[in-house]
Amino acid sequence: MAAMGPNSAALIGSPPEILRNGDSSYPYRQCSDLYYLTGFAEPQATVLLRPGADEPYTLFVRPRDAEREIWDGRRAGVEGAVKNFGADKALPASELRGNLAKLIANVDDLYYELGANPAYDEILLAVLDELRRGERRGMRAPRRIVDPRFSLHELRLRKSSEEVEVLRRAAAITSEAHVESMKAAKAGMGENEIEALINYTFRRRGGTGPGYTSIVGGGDNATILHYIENDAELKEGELLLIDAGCEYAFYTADVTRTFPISGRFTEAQKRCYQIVLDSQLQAIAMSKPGATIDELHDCCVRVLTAGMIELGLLQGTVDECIQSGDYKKFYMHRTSHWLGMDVHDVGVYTLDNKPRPMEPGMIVTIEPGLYIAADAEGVPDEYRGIGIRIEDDILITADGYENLTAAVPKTIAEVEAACQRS
Ligand SMILES: [Mn+2]
Repeated sequence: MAAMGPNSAALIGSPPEILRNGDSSYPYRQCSDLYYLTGFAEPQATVLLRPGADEPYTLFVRPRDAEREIWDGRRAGVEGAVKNFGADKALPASELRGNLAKLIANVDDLYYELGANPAYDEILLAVLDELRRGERRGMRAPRRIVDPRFSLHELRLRKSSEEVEVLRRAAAITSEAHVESMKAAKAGMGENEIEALINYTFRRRGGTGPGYTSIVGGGDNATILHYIENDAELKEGELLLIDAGCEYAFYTADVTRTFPISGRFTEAQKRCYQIVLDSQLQAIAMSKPGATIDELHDCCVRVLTAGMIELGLLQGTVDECIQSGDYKKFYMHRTSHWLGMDVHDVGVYTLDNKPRPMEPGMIVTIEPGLYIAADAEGVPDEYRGIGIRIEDDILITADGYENLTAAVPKTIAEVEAACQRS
């Protein structure tokens, strides 16, 4: 509210519940912006902030309803919204349309994300019309509709110590799931069994579940970047790539490890793995306030490209292969993204058209990879079908960084040791 200015209002609503079929809904998750502001997880919620008003914080919520609660679960209701969520005032969700005009009349700036949710757009357009027609009675429509995302997402981008603590918990649960997977995986099992083990670990430790659809790809399935079928059989001598992160209390970790299903890397796998690991370690070492995500990416591209040449995947010098973009045949994605409530978290990546310097409290992933398709042309046979990615979650601190997911085995020796079922 301090960022908005006194004569303004912000309206942020929750996404609709989506039916899967009949009367069965997809699991509901509050939108991160609304949860960030309120801690309120129920559907059909709307937050209205009016910094200049006597009661600045209004929540519209589903009212208590004994009959509905038998079917759909407990509700905080308007009483709970005030008592447990700190709202100055709470009203039933059904009263939003009827009250909105007088609540936002005469503000200069209305913070509202147009186009994100058609049901709210419809209400707002009707209310704006009502206000314009009411001008002779002293009701004025907002002068400006302002996208709330920039100021709100700048807040979400810089994590408070409380948020970091929650993410630490998500990271710890995620680490345990990766270690359990290394221990359990063996030839003959299905990728689905490992996915089940990951989900079990997430839930058992109090996480909501995966913060994004887990990728569990054995062999050349690991060369498909967003492989989520997770139903093939694990085979002796192949690698297993797992990209899975636990969501805990609305914050998600995002971790990838790649390990040998048989417990030992082959020599060819070791060579590929070490290149990816070297690139990741160098980029992590560069993480500090002032560094940019582009610098981390360039660092990884350089190390990976040198490795590709060494392996005989590419011909030419490192500069030539970077210049031509040839390296993208085997490393086709970016190295980092913001991490927080959303796996690809909010926050702009550039300021004044330049890569933004990182600051303490920001969290980024660093996730270089090397993907050699089974049918790649002009590559030595021993590398075909190898897909490797290594990803950690890096908190930028005042004097550098902290790797929140350092507990997951990562060097060749550590990974091989973790794969042994003692
Ligand atoms: Mn990631």
